[in-house]
Amino acid sequence: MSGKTVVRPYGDTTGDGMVQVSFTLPVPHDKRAEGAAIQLANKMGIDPAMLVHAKQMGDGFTFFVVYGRVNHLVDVSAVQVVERDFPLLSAREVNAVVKRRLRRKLSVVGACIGTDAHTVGIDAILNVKGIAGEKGLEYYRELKVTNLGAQVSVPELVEAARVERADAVLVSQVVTQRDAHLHNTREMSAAFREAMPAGRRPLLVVGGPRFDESMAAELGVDRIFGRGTTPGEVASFLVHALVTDKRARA
Ligand code: B12
Repeated sequence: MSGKTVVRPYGDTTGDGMVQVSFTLPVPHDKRAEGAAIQLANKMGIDPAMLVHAKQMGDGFTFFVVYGRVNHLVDVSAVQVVERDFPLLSAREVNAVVKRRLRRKLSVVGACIGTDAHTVGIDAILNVKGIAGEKGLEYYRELKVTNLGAQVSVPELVEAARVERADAVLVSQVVTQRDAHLHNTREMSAAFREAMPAGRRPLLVVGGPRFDESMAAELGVDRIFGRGTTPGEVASFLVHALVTDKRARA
């Protein structure tokens, strides 16, 4: 990053404040709908606002793309994010630490819970094929992975974790409609706390593209992983939290 910490969006020239937003309004596509889109953009602080795309999406809905200027500034130095606070290990290093320090395989149970059927994300983390050029956790010799798949209920998950003597439970939540991901995660963490005494509870990890990674404590889990997570990051965190630095647990 350059020395500047206070920045503006960039469209055509540096700092010109240009942004592009898209949204849908529950109105059929006509001139009035386009005016309504501009009005909304103005209320969002985009001024001037140019309509660059409008398309009717079925009966009574129109999708818009608006391009325009905002005057807001962003102070990058004031941004708070969850930074990686554990070392990134290779698969070989993860296997070596588990074998030497745990002296048994580390058991991982994963699932999509609730009605969520989006398994691509959890499969990317768990299945051998992995993602982004990295192999998934099944590839790690010292990890024992049980992938329960889609639409697993919380009681089923708790039971599977018990049967598999899970060291870690990995849950994926992709659908966020009506905050389903938050409700399901809270239900899951509460169920584990009720079913298992402190100290015997597995490490609870959730992931999905629309989680706020800073909400782990609020949701009762040990870690949240968001968009673009790779299996290596997850394996490194598991080793850190369960083997090399147990203080990482909530
Ligand atoms: C593929 C897909 C489907 C497939 C799913 C197939 C399958 N087996 O997974 C099908 C067609 C079944 C489907 C159905 C539906 N879908 Co869909 N789907 C998608 C789509 C196009 C891609 C999702 C995906 O695979 N991403 C790729 C993976 C690799 O990324 P990821 O999930 O983010 O995972 C990464 C990270 O988030 C993280 N991660 C994820 N989970 C976990 C877990 C752990 C433990 C960790 C550590 C990390 C981690 O690591 C992963 C790798 O980096 C998205 C739109 C989009 N472009 O994202 C919509 C989307 C998710 N679907 C959506 C919707 C609404 C639905 C339906 C409700 C549609 C309908 N009306 O029927 C149904 C719901 C079905 C159900 N019961 O869940 C919405 C959700 C909106 C919302 N706010 O919740 C989206 C965003 C589309 C949209 N823009 O509206 N869908």
